[in-house]
Amino acid sequence: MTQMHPTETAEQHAAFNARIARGEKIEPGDWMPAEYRRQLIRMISQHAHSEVVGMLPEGEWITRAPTLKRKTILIAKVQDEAGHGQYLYHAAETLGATRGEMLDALLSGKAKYSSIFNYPTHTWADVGMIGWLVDGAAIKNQTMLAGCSYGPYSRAMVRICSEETFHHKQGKEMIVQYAQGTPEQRQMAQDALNRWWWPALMMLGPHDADSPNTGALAGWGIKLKTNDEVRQEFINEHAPELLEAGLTIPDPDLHQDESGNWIHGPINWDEFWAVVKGQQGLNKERLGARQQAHDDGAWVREAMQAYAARQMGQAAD
Ligand code: BYC
Repeated sequence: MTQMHPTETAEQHAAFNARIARGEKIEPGDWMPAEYRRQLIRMISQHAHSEVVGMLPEGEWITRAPTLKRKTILIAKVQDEAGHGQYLYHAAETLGATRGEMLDALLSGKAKYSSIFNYPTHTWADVGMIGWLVDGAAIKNQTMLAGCSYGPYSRAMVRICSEETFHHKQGKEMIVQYAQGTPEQRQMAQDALNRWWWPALMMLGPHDADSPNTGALAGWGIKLKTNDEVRQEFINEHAPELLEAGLTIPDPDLHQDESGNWIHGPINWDEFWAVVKGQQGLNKERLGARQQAHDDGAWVREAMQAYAARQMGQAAD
């Protein structure tokens, strides 16, 4: 049973649900329940914030990349994340959210962004591990969202996933190379895996029993899989590949069951919530960096507004 706004009727909901059941895409001008709109704005804007904040942990390494090849790949990757933020802010704008409101919500700490970006990057191997695991987890989630019922979000996901696939491949290629390299390189890759394995599992959201939004989102065809289903897909793909690379997954309970699924040990959800709430990790630093970028960009916004006003004046003349 989905939430109904006082101005909405059961007939409107029934017609909307029938469109979802037929697999139709909902487009910006179409009638939609207020709660569908609210949920999408919440999720898409948080996703946009994650892409933009997600530039910070890797961006720190652009000046320290070990070779020109790795540096150009990393610059392209970080630039892609900025583009993903743009597509997603635009998708949220089609639902009536303004850029100003969304940025205020991020900078004031009201809006969430992915927990994963509150973890620090200690060595260059963290950049590779983010590509392999974080982008790998993101692709699993976003391939599912590419099939979601809201047209602009679904189309943004198709483009984003193709770029994320490149991010994933470069991360894997880098870590596999280090895992076969010198003892120091192998250790660096292993330490990075020890740091990023559990946060990557947490990034896909709380267990289904503790996920208050999944019911409504699944009912409206926004989430086509639950958090635990996506997490299982991620582990099933990545666990064998990490083991094949010669790395040790930091979970003594990890095992494959009779159906072939890789089963993980208990996840530390206290850590997850502490990181989400900014009580642990780099939330203060990440928001500080975004605030600084916002302040530094004030002159660009002012110049664009002045230019737009002049164009409008010329058009009126
Ligand atoms: N971190 O009911 P639930 C990338 C919150 S970036 C923080 O399961 P839902 C990349 C959740 O918001 C890719 N908070 O929520 C970029 C909710 O709180 P609210 C990022 C989290 O929405 C740069 C509460 O927990 N991807 O790839 O059904 C460099 C209960 O959860 C997290 C997206 O954003 C978390 N990890 O499912 C490299 C994908 N997880 O809002 C790479 C879009 C949960 O009710 N988002 N929460 O106060 C989604 O698919 C879904 O929102 C989630 C959560 C699966 C994340």
